[in-house]
Amino acid sequence: IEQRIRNKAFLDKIISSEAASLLIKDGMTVGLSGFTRSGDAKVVPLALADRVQKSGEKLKINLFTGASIGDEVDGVLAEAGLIHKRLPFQNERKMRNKINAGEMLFIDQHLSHTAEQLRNGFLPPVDVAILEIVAITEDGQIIPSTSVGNSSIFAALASQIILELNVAQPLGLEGLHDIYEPGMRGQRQPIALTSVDQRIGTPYIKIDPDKVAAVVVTEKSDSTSAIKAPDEETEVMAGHLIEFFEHEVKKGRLPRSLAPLQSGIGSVANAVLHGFLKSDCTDLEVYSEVLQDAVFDLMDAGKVKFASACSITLSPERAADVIPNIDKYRDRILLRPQEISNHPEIIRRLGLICINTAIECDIYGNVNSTHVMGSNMMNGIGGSGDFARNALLGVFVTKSTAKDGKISSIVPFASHVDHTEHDVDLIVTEQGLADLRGLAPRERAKVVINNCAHPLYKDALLDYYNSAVKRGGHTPHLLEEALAWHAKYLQTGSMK
Ligand code: 0RQ
Repeated sequence: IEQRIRNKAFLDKIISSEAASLLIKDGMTVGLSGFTRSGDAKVVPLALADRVQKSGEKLKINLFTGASIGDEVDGVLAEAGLIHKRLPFQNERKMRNKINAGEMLFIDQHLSHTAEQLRNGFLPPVDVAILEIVAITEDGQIIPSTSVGNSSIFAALASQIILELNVAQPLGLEGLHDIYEPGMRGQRQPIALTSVDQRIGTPYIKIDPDKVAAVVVTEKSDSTSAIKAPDEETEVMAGHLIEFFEHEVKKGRLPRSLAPLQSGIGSVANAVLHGFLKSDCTDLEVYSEVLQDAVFDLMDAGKVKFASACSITLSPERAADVIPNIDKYRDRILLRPQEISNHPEIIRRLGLICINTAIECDIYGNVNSTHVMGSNMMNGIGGSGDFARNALLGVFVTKSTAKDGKISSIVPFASHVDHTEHDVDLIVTEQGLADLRGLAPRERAKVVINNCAHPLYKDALLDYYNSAVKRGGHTPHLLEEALAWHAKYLQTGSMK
């Protein structure tokens, strides 16, 4: 413990998770560390749920995080009915069901926005921040673990801080972080980050030691991610994208090292990134929010030379290998606050290739990444909007059908729009790739249908488009039929 708590004053603050949970009262807003299941505060929220369930006490909190946290914590808190409002992202079945049943509120927010909204008082103030750390320095600063997420802004603004010192997270994580606070509008300078591997901040989060109300020692590991391995279809999608990049290199529009890559979460995004293993691309750089398995595979294969993100989220097998041996990657990784990993200024300056996932795309290029059948929340927009709008190339990937072909992921009209046609440069399915750059809506529709739609649905989409064109318009539609495919699925269980 002395190795990890280097400022002796903090030793007196060590208490149990149960005792720390008593600091959380009804109506409070709680900010938890954690981004895509990694580096999340784990034991105090679970102790809170346990306490409330046993005592029958009436308690509801607002829960703010970086992004998703471990299934266990979000699932337990949701099931116990402890959450009034959650933001900015979640990825848990029980919580999703509560949100869709209207039993808890959820704000689906661009992940770079939360810090700015808190700083400006647009959201309720954070009463308690619960932050996972690996160490406290001699001068009382904290070292985060496998993610930074929103921890630095929570620490700066919260009235009280509870630290979860996780001894299962290796001390080797120290030195991987780069914490930069842009400050308040009016006093801000340009963010001086001009290359992926550049440090602009401190390796620790600065805190006011007087705000630390408790230190809880834990050894609970991160939940690992449940990424499905690449399958035949995702490999084909990766192939389309690699072929496109090779063409761009040949045309002289991109160098062989391409441009820094961002990739969203999920099995499809991970599999597509995996596809670079088979490409001729070298000296790749990653400027993303999450580092999934594929990035470490690409580093091991010598394809990726540097990766910057705000969290590391791995499968159980990869986590067991990478996290204890994190020293091996020390010179090739940086973890930043999500406000910086997802900052529009930097995304545009570095000129990123951003690969994110769609639930459905419409024929004109609008993308729905969040809502099934227009109404039911899946996970959230996450960082996909931060990246897509400001990207050099905004790429969206999805299989052309879902639910055994009963749903077409290419539809006449997106049932919810997260990414407008203006933010979408490429759509990729296992059927092919639609390059929408420089195309007007009437050109786009034909390319999306012909290149990306599944043969089961292609003719029906062309019929829709041709009938709409007869009616006219810049972006032709038959409004009375635009959502008929979704309505049919809801009525019959199939869009066919
Ligand atoms: O359902 O879980 O019941 O089998 O969606 O789909 O094909 O396994 O793909 O794991 O990559 O997830 C968009 C949801 C894709 C995810 C989404 C159903 C499908 C399946 C999962 P089952 P797959 P993935 C980074 C940036 C958020 C935005 C983002 C996501 C389940 O990647 O949430 O990128 N992205 N954020 O059956 C109905 C359709 C469907 C559909 C797929 N058209 N209609 N259901 N599914 N298409 C993240 C952060 O910022 C933290």
